[in-house]
Amino acid sequence: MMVNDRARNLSILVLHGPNLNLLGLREPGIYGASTLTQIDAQLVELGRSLDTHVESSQSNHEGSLVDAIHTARDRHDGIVINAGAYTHTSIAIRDAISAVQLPTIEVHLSNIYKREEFRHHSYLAAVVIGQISGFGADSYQLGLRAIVGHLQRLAGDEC
Ligand code: CA2
Repeated sequence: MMVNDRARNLSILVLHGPNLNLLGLREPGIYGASTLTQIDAQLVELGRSLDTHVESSQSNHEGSLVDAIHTARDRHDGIVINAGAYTHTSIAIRDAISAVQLPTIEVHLSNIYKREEFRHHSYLAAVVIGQISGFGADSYQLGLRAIVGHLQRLAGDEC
């Protein structure tokens, strides 16, 4: 029997890296006034309107982020990640994204290309579908829309 899986709801993991737990509590001039809890709640709500389950997780530890990416392989259809400063340093996170082969969108609150030069290079950029940078908390919403659109197009192409 052919199983038509097209109607199955998507599931997306949103991963936040180091220091993003401080959002809204410090440096609102750079990173905005929204807290991580508010951003995550807005993503769940947007997910509902897109028939998509959204789960979020934050860690200040590189290895925990790698573990979360590995675990996502069997649980989610795609990843939206703001790896924070690890964006610019972590070959381990890049390798994890590349290894699990889950479509991934990289997001940043700030426009990393308008900031210090050390933020201009992303180790993740070459292994993600695309990057959204500079729209504050909206970067996450744009990232969620982008990954859902990408996965829906993939599912459409498969039939
Ligand atoms: O713009 C972004 O989203 C970043 O990923 C944020 C990282 C930074 O290292 C990247 O270059 C760009 C830093 C996150 C720090 O978050 C804070 C939040 C509130 C107060 C202090 C830090």
